Amino acid sequence: MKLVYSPPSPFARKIRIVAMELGLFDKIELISPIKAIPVTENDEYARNVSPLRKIPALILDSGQVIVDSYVIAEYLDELAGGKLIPASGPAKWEVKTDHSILQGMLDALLLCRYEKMLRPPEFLWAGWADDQFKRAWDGLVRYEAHPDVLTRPLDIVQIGLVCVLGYLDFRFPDCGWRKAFPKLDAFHEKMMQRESVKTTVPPPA
Ligand SMILES: N[C@@H](CCC(=O)N[C@@H](CS)C(=O)NCC(=O)O)C(=O)O
Repeated sequence: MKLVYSPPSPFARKIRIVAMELGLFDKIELISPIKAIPVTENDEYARNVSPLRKIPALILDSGQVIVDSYVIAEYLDELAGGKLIPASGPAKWEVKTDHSILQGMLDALLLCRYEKMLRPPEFLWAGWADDQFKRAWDGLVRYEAHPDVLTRPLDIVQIGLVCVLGYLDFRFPDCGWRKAFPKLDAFHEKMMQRESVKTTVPPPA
């Protein structure tokens, strides 16, 4: 299978970590055929992979395409026998809900980034970007208040969370999350001891 990715993408980082933790990484070829960024034409990608023009995407050997890191993570987990997402019951829905929230936190941070990087200055709307950032920040408040999530055996929630924290370091280095959230800081330190997490840190901008 092929993973369409880019090194700075936090969503693609999540999939690389998942694949490494599940022992599937050597079955995946990494490719980065497009520059995934809004207001950039990628017609071939839109036609052949996803009309949303987002990465990551997983292209199976059969040619089937799986999009959205949330779905790709579930696909890989199923392939590996279900190690990162509980199979059923309340734990399954709790983990899936947290995974969704973490997706939304990354989406919100990416919107902030695009707002600052891409929008013409005359159209900037600081209140809108601040509101998006606050959604991600409030997500951190949620996980700081639930240390059980941070200490249980590795699952997709912890992987999603480490990708959010890594993206904050990468694109919002002055936001002060470590000082505001000491439990998340300790969690991040612990996660950084994993090869999968350490080797996928986004490269310096
Ligand atoms: N929900 C998607 C979000 C993926 C996403 O936003 N990826 C960014 C890169 S980090 C992207 O492709 N942006 C291009 C664009 O929005 O045009 C997922 O989880 O895979």
